[in-house]
Amino acid sequence: MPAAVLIGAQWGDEGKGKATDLLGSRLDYVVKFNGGNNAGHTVVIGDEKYALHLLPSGILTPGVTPVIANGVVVDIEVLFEELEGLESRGVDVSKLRISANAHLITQYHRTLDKVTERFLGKRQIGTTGRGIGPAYADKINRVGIRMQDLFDENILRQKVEGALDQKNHLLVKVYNRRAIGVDEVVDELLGYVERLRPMVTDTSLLLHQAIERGETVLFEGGQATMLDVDHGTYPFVTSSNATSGGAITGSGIAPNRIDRVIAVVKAYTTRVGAGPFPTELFDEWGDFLTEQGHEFGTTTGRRRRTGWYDAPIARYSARINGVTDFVLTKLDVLTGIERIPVAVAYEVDGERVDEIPVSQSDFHHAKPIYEEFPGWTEDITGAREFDDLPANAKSYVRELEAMSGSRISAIGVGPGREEIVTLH
Ligand code: 2SA
Ligand code: GDP
Ligand code: MG
Repeated sequence: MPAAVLIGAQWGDEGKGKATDLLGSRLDYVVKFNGGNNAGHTVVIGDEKYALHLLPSGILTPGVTPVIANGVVVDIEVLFEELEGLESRGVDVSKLRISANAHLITQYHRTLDKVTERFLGKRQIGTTGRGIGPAYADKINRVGIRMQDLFDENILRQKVEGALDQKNHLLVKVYNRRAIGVDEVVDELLGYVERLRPMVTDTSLLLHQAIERGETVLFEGGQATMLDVDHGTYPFVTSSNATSGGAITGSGIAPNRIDRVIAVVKAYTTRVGAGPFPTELFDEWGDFLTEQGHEFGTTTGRRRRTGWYDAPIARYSARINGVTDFVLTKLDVLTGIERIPVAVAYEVDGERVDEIPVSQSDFHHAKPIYEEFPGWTEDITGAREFDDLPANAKSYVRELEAMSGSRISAIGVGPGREEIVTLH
């Protein structure tokens, strides 16, 4: 497996951190290619629990070189907080490499994210408030600050001036906030330069050379397919490409170098923030899934919305991402449910629809058509082989596999690193 992409198939929090980490012992590089510190990966190793936001989860595996590639937006303050937190727990972070082309999140992006959301009122996206959208907007508007700009003070100052011109107008005139000074931003950024210097490099070249040498590289997606800015439930999405295509543009590695696309999919569905969610539950089963699955945001602590498994979403993900393998997580959370509903299609304006409707308004009022599968009551957290699972759990997995468009190669049966069933 020289190069693989790992992405989320639903609305995030499928357990990508754990799946990445599982592949970790066979990996040389783990690359984050999109998003920033809006991500939240929880990795449990023995009694230790790590919550990662900006850093790729491969940082926890000794021997792996973690890479923050060009498609990521980096809040440097958060970067050093996270690095110091890991170092104080004995994790070696010295191998981290960051793309010279990655864009920065600065204080004005964080401020704009929060005031824009407040301004939107009922039309809020429910962002994480980390400045992600405004930083990507600057990138596309060509007024972003890149890692490489930090190493030339004159250029940095010019760019910050250019960016603040527009922002201060908006902040003062529209949002009634104070103007942000060029010096305060530049001085803060310059304070990090010497520590960053050894980390910042041409990561596209670094990864290309690694692949040429036959080393293994895993591209780890933040957020997920349905939050992708092009293919997700726009405008209720994040501002980057969280699908497998994002791994290409977000790292500078060509598509024909990728051998596998692994999608992590939960045995039910969750979503944080606003936007359509056809299988969402508002009854005691919704509470059951939230509580059994500990469905609270890793970054913001927000309660996640919960619902049943949605097969059209899995099929859509298989298609958009070119999924070769699914990792089905959190099967253990369904233990104890007598009959488990799964959405197999939708009803839109009285018609049966098997695919995700291209019209956002149709998707907003799509009603799931459910099929029910018999559940199990046995504790499955100790299962390590497929045959260790109760017959009904096995058939639930096989049914999902048949309707989801690709094979299921592993099944999560608990939060721990080792709580996984690998299918051969
Ligand atoms: P943003 O901040 O601009 O990226 O928000 C836009 C939408 O994207 C959603 N989003 C997420 N959804 C699930 N998990 C995410 N990461 C954290 C986690 C979230 C947390 O792992 O739990 O802790 O709240 C994540 N990041 C962004 C977001 O909810 C908006 O709907
Ligand atoms: P990510 O954003 O996809 O990396 O996922 P998060 O870390 O935000 O959320 C997934 C949560 O589920 C984490 O708390 C994991 O420890 C936990 N988890 C992962 N796999 C399993 C599993 O198979 N069973 C259970 N019960 N929990 C899991
Ligand atoms: Mg998460």
